[in-house]
Amino acid sequence: MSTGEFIKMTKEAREIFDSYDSNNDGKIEKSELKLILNNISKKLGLPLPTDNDINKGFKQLDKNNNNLLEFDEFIVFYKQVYDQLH
Ligand SMILES: [Ca+2]
Repeated sequence: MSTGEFIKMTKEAREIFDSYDSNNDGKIEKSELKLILNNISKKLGLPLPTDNDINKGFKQLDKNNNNLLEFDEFIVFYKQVYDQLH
């Protein structure tokens, strides 16, 4: 990924993160990740993730195990889907 792309990806990730972080505490809950994943799956024409998929994905991304996704955890995920979305 080029620097320009990286900046664009980071900006998009930030916009999505902020729009789903409903109480603006800088953290995303599992229920909010579910909404994001549903939205991305629809965009990609994929079947919606099951609760099991979401639980597994969330656990993998939540590196500090606080049951919340901080932006630095979320961007790891977004980087993986960014190429598929463009
Ligand atoms: Ca976390």
